[in-house]
Amino acid sequence: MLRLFQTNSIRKVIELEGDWDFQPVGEKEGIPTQFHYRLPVPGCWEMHPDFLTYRGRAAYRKKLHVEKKTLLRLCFKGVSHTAVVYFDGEKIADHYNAYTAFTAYASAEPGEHEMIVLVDNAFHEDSKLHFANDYYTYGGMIRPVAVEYIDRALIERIQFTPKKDNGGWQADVEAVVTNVDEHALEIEVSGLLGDKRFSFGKRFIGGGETVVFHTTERFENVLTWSDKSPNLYLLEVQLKNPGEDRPFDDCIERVGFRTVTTKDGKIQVNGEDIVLKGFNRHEDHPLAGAAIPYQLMVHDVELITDMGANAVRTSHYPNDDRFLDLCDERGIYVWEENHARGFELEHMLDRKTQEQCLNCNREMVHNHYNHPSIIIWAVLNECASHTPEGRELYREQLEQIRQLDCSRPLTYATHHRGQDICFDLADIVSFNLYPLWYTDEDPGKLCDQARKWADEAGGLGKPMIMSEFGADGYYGLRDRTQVRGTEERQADILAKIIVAYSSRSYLAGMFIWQFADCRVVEDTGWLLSRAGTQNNKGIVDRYRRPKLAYEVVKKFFT
Ligand code: ADA
Repeated sequence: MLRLFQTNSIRKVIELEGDWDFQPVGEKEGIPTQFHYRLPVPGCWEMHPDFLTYRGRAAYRKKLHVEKKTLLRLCFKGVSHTAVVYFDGEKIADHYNAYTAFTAYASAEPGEHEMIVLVDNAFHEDSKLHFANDYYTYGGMIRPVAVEYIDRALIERIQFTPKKDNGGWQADVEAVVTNVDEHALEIEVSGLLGDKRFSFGKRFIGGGETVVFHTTERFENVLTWSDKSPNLYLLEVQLKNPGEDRPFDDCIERVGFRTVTTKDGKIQVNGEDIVLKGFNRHEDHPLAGAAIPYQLMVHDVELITDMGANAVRTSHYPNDDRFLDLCDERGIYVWEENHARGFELEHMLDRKTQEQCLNCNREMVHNHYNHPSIIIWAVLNECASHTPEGRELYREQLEQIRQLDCSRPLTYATHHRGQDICFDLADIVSFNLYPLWYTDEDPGKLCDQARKWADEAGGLGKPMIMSEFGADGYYGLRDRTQVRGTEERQADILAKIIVAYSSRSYLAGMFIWQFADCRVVEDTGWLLSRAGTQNNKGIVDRYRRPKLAYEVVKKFFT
């Protein structure tokens, strides 16, 4: 399943789900000719008994039968972490970063074709976003793959920006169209949302050229999207040649009418102040790795809402579209962030890091622009926002995202307390602080202090979120002494913090670290202090079994 709705009714799209041939590849080896394994896609190779901790390269192979000469567009929703794609032996794409989608084109004659994807999850010089970290970089084609059959030209993507206008709704709609033909084509673009048909006009597009069609439309009788009433609409855009009756390509998106603003130290959705009560969530499960199947996504969402939360932070990378689709449907607010956790200054200053971050930001915003549930974009969790050189990179990334999307507020989560010098660059100030766990501070006083740090360093008047707080709790470890690591201690710490934060009316939100325990990388320094090589601050364990803190969170969140 690619999405929770059908994305095309004209363009033929086939998901390449199921078993693919699989073979590990040594460091110096080329593409294998023999494949001894079959592994599921989407999936992580760590779920296979021979590859439980395998870090390195491997090849996936799929045969494809094509009926008539056609141009194929291969869509990869996420390959962890580097993919090189070959079609009939010819390299057609490479991509870095597990958590963003990419496409590749291949022209195919009738007959059988072979697609090979060389995947790498090793940590090395070329991998700046994936390295030994407090979560696990799995290996494999972790998100769905699809093949699309393209005719002449295609809609690459649609961008829908709703706006409130004199009490009614209007929207800016953009359609990015590429002519894949060698010759110029006259193309007419039309749209349909609810009962409203509209036109983007027609124009000539040169061979191989991409153009953006734009229109602003009023929509009567549409219902607003909110957490309480998450009304969604299908937006269907079609292409046709002016002389012809039938459209030859389409793209369907699902959108919601809502606005997000920040004013007077608060966040507003549709003009009304909201307070986010949510969880940080990693895409991780012991039976699926990062390739979480739909049923388990739904289970997570059920637990999150059962505890009374209204928000999720996609720590620390862009999430699977299907999870975001679910948030759209259930009215869960999303803070989505780029893939960047804990870069020291030197790491940030590396040109490759910057390039990989900018690519990730662009792909995140382009791919997820239309999700009404996403109300915040964020960058660079706990990086060098306390240094002048680091500040320039925060500025660059925040400006990049603002240019791609000016309809959502931006933030970043800092742990630099009073030393942070980037608050003025963001729309929302956000703190990761662990009172009663890493430090022995009073949570309420620390929160007040954080507000002062922000106010004194450029964050005055901006909404403030406590983006992380929590404590270890080993599932099943119960002891009346309440020593560190017991479920009792974790529950007690969370109760104290949530009570303190809830009484601070200036807070615009809080995100518990974290929803579920997650696997961490096993082989480096300080991470060895993570018992069981997992981050144990989940309110549920890796199998989603509730700890004592579950009922505590539920009591205070609902
Ligand atoms: C950090 C970080 C998280 C996690 C957490 C912890 O603030 O952002 O990824 O590592 O601390 O558990 O210590």
